[in-house]
Amino acid sequence: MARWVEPMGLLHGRGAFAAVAADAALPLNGGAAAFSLVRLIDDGRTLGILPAIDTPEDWQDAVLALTRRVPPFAGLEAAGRPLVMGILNVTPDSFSDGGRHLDPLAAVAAGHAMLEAGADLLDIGGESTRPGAEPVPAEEEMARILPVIRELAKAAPVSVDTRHAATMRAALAAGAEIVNDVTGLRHDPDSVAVVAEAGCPVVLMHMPGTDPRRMGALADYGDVSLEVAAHLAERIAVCEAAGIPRGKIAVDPGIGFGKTLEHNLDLLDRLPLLLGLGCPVLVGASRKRFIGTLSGADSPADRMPGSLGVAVAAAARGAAVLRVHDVRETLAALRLWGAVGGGAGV
Ligand code: HH2
Repeated sequence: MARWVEPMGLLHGRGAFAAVAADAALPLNGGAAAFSLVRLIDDGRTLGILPAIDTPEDWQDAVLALTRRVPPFAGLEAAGRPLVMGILNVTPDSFSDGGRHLDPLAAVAAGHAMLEAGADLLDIGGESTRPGAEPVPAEEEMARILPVIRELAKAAPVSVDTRHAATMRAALAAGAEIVNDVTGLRHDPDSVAVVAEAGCPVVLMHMPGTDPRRMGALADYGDVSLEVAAHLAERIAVCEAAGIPRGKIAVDPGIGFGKTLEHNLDLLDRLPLLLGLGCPVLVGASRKRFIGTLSGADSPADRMPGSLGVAVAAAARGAAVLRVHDVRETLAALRLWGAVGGGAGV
């Protein structure tokens, strides 16, 4: 996809409503917000930044695509706010909750606590993908997560966070409903077929390469947001060709995966670019290192306030799902954001 339309000049609440009514802006994503400007991009070059309502004829299809409502992810909806996905890592070494949920009983209790706090779904993983993490064989990964999935899938929609096709298959059989693969189904050659056969929703995330040990060295982009968008468009095309419908796919820019601080900020600020793909956008920024850097919080446990700032910023830019450690606090932040006009229908 060489041509892109990037929505800019986002408006929320009463301002959005007034601007659309005055023909000064168009509704974004079915009216969750409005956009007053568009950046027209061809082959990586900006042709111009124009009022959204004055887009040239041959770009209007792409602009109209941005106005349409993105389908709900996995059939789940939360009125006026993104879905909140609680993170549960059954690992000894995850960067934030590593070692806390290795015991299945502790993991199940932590999952229930997140559901009581209001999580809409849970993301359960058995292999850390933090920068430099050692890979975990699929057998070990399954032994960690399957008992936990079996239990928690009785209480809520569960996604399995894995790069391994065997683990995807076993987790789906154990009750998981969604596959979340940080490599966008590229690490394991069987993974696209597993998801296509299961007919389940899938999260396609961007990372450079497929090995968390090496991704840092690959943080080299021209226009990071454009390159990530093009990569995700390509992965959607591969999935569609294999029989996974676009309506089952969510996309994720992969915050912190082979990205510098500047890359992360660019991706978050220009998140609306991804809405043109017609898929829900998932953002996983919770407690990540760039938040520590900018908020002066060395320990991941101290990065909750900064994470809330990013969660609200992502919601305002059209994120449909937020993958977070701090469920209760994120929901409170979103509630307040909604109350002052964020997420209100246009
Ligand atoms: N981030 C992590 C893991 N899985 N999945 C998606 N879709 N998006 C993300 O941003 C994402 C993800 C890394 O964070 P975490 O699970 O908290 O830590 P670790 O990889 O160390 O287990």
